[in-house]
Amino acid sequence: MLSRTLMERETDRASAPGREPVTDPNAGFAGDLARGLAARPRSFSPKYFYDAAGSQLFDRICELPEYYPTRTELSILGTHARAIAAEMGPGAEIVEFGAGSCVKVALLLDAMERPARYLPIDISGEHLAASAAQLRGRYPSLDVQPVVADYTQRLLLPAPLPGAGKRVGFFPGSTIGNFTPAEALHFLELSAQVLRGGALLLGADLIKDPDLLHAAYNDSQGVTAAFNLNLLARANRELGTDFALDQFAHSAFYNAPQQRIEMHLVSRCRQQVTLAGAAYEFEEGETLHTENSCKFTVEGLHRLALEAGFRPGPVWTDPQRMFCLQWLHAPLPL
Ligand code: AVJ
Repeated sequence: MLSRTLMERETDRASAPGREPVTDPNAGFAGDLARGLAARPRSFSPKYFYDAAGSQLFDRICELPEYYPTRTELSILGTHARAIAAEMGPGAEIVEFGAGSCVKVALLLDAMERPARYLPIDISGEHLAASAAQLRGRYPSLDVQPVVADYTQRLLLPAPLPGAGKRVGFFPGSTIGNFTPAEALHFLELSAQVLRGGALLLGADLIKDPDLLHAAYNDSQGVTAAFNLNLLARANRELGTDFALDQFAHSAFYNAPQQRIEMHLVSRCRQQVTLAGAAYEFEEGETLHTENSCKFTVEGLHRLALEAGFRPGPVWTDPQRMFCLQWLHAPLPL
């Protein structure tokens, strides 16, 4: 596949000295964990949440009564699919950043006029293969071309199809909230380049009552806690660490000045963990910061998008303004 070859070349360049290799999703796990444990404050990337067990736990989170983002975004997509499809125009192709659940993109595809192609980008080939198969089954005439890549790095995508409509990026789920503001800007700048002449449909969680935010990350069934702790379980499984899972507590809270939910794992006692022959001491109460989930205002996102070269278009929200989908016009082709 030509596109795959181009991708790999670009990937090689991206993994030149000083960069993480982007081909093997596990390549950085041990190194990142070692660096994260050595750092103060200790922190670790949320991208490592999503092994098979973690992905299953995340699917359960999306169904929780307290976790409003998924169902709210789906309801916005359902209510406004025709208006969104009208922005896309006929013969458009969708570039999804992350192979999410096919449910969201299906709502778009069902409303679109002659969708031309679907290009899901994900670092996990397995995840991609599963969602591609599902979509091909449901849309036999749709051209589905999965792209194995890290979308936080510079990407090369297959050339537009002859006579194709717009290239529309789709980044749902408020995954943008996992980035720092600087990383979010960087992502938007990169996506503005690959989407030139098209647009980005961006889903983002909005700032709201801190009690509602708190509950969404402290569910009564403890699924979010299990999701957080799975990071340590995964390290034990894959890296041979000896984290005592019952000696770490899930902690999630809204940091209002930073406009983000923070998730941490708090050491319940003074203890020691070994990774690759090196010992790491935890004091009682010391934390490993595992995730930021930034919350946004429509205006704040518009500022960020403008800075990245997008021109803000329509915004769709739910009646309670819990979540938004924003249409961002990409810059014109070079
Ligand atoms: C997938 C990053 C959008 O931040 O709400 C859910 C991940 N973490 N519960 C979020 C998550 C804890 C989720 N994102």
